[in-house]
Amino acid sequence: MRLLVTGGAGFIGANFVRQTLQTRPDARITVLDKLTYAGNRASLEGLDVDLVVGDVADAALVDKLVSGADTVVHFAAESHNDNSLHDPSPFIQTNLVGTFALLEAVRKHGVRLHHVSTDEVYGDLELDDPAKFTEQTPYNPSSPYSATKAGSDLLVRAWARSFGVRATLSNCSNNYGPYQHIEKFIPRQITNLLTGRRPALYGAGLNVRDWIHVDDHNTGVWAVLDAGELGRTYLIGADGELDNLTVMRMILEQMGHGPDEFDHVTDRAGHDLRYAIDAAPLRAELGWAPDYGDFAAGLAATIDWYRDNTAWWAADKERVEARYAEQGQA
Ligand code: NAD
Ligand code: TDX
Repeated sequence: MRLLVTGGAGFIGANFVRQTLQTRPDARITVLDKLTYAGNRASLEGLDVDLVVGDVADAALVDKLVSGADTVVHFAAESHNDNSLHDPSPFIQTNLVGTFALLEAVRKHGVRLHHVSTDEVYGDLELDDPAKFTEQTPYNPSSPYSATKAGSDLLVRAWARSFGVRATLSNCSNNYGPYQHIEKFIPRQITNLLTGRRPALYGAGLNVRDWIHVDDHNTGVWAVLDAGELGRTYLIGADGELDNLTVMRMILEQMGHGPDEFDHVTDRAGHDLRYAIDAAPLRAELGWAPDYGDFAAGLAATIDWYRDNTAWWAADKERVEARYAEQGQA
């Protein structure tokens, strides 16, 4: 199988490449990645992959790479909500124009596409609402990031229906694990503690996220690639709902700090209250199940990874925290 993985030098993409090399020895992988601030060549170090540094919105380059592939797995995106609130333009370009370029290429060459998306396209749920997101939940994105992801999903659905593009989609909840950029919640707090900074909680920290280990997300993507129905959307989640304050206190405790050794900082504008995924169809129809049932254990392994891999993140820490400080979020 000749796989083209866009965004394969990012958090989830790099973990996908690692998992695939271990579980699919016949896969030959090309990564297309622009190596933005979020992409890191070191995440692919020592792996048997071809890395092409380029833009998913570069139609000529994408056409050439797609013509040599059997399957495309599309992770490339601008992925951070906070950044999208300060400058939405790269989100429009990469998430919308980039997905369009990819769709035109897979349409022309008849190549199978899997589009990786987020539960944030559905907006948010009330804290006391027993409901979870399903494939039928109407789209209602809140941020420029989630609006561009929603738009990219709709483009994929339209290309599947109108042009017969062989595509599937998956919408996953919040991932955690190794190689996640330190701008994101969990690695930011871990690396704050490792560098003698105080962790930063937005607002009261009551917002709920549905955490899933990145390897479980990626086995879900493979389940859809292997047996998913073309044109369909699958929700990927592992029943991992926790509020941010609880996660913060777990990090503090596991790293030997007191429960209140953090700061409350300016809340995110338009901050989604709660995400929760109903992954019943993925489990029942495709036989998928998560391997990481214990969030505390997965978190401990993630903390160890950041402690053991300082070289992977340290050079970026100052810049990331300076940016948060400008925004009143440090
Ligand atoms: P990330 O920001 O860590 O990685 C994104 C990668 O895409 C980086 O390597 C970056 O260099 C690359 N990229 C950005 N713009 C590009 C462009 N124009 N051309 C080529 N490459 C480009 O993001 P992530 O957390 O790994 O997310 C990957 C995908 O999964 C995204 O589509 C995101 O929406 C989706 N997703 C993420 C989560 C999560 O919790 N992180 C949850 C659900 C879905
Ligand atoms: O310093 C922080 N303090 C804090 O309280 C940061 C960075 C975040 N938060 C809060 C905001 C959110 O409620 O923690 C929660 C998680 O924040 P992020 O890590 O920024 O993730 P989120 O906005 O939920 O989006 C993530 O999951 C869905 C990914 O970044 C997206 O790419 C994915 O689509």
